[in-house]
Amino acid sequence: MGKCKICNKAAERIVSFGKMPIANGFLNRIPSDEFFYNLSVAFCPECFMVQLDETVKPDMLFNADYQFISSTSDAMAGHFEKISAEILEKISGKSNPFVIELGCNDGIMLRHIAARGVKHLGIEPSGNVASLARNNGVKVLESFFNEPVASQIVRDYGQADVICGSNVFCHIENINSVFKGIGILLKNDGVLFFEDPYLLSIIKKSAFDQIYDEHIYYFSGLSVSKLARKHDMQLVDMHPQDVHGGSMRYYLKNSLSNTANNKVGEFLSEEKALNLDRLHGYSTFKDNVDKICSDLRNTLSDIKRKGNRIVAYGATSKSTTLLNYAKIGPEIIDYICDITPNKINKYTPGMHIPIKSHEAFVKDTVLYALLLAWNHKKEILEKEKEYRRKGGKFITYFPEVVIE
Ligand code: DWN
Repeated sequence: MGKCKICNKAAERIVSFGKMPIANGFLNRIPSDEFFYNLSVAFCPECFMVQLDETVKPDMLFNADYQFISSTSDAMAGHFEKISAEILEKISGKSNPFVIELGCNDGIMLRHIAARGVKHLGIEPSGNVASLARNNGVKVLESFFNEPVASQIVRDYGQADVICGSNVFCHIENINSVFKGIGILLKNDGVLFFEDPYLLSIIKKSAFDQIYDEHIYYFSGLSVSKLARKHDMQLVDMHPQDVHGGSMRYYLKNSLSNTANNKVGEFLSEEKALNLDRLHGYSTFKDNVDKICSDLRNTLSDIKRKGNRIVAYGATSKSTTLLNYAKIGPEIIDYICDITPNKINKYTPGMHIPIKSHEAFVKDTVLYALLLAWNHKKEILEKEKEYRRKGGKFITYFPEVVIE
């Protein structure tokens, strides 16, 4: 077992999923050999951070061929527009405010800030999505974020009033360098907020598909408040978000003299009640995961045995963990449909299920679709009324297998 990536104390193993391919590594052709790493998660009893044991080099994950495009969900576009409105409110009255987003992807949020003529900068290491952001009018620094980059930004542009990131902080292994950088880059009265999948939601739902190479940390209020204090910051507020299967937005201030509000206390109490501050809190997770996998495999096998075909919906990164761990491959799933142009006609990592366009799904008469993009269920059920009217059913699996 390794050391905690934050405080260097010995970490304790929660669960291992064995060998996994790159989650977002959708393949042009079925390869003769493929890169695999060991996917397992550990808990640090010192700083309460749940984290990957083994990590993959960041440039193998985030590069000029990053395959996840944020604007593929209308609901998420609405979510990010709301974030931009919150930022605009926070900076109203400030003279020449400066907004920085870490990991701006295609500019889904910052384009609203840019459209208002506000000084801004997106920091994005993946060249292809950085270009999409630029096309959306966003100023982008194509780079990973760390302490030296923060110093460079202060020299080139000055300090920031707001620093934010969505589904980005949990991606960065050297999070201490990120926080040191923010300490340099954020004005004394500035606000830092970020959101990521919430550990408590993952544990409650046994949503183990959130565990993959890009997600190095699984944040809770308990771990974020410790991380903040380590860097002389204070966790002052927490807002749960109904996105990505249950996320949490954390608000931090640049000085320990700030105090946390009651909500933080309530979330920390709930997390402690579930024992997320000790290894014991994770003791049933693996059994729950294994039950979901065996129930799902049995359900899919039953459907096939009765002579039905099954497809899947949404070639998510998450599903790489589900499909590889539960061993669900092309013998069960004919294809996965997805609207992302650069995923179509590729194969999923590890299990090599073909990916087809949404049009292929619409033309199909298939009656069962495994909803791999389960976090977008509301939006997808609304979109697929016609499929369901014709008798089509979706299969979901967190916290239990349901056909509806
Ligand atoms: O943190 C991360 C999150 C935010 O996004 C990254 N590490 C990578 C990525 O994870 P993901 O791939 O699991 O995210 P999604 O948003 O669950 O992916 C949805 C997939 O489904 C996309 O490929 C787009 C597709 N989709 C679709 O085909 N039709 C999505 C919707 C809403 C649709 O209607």
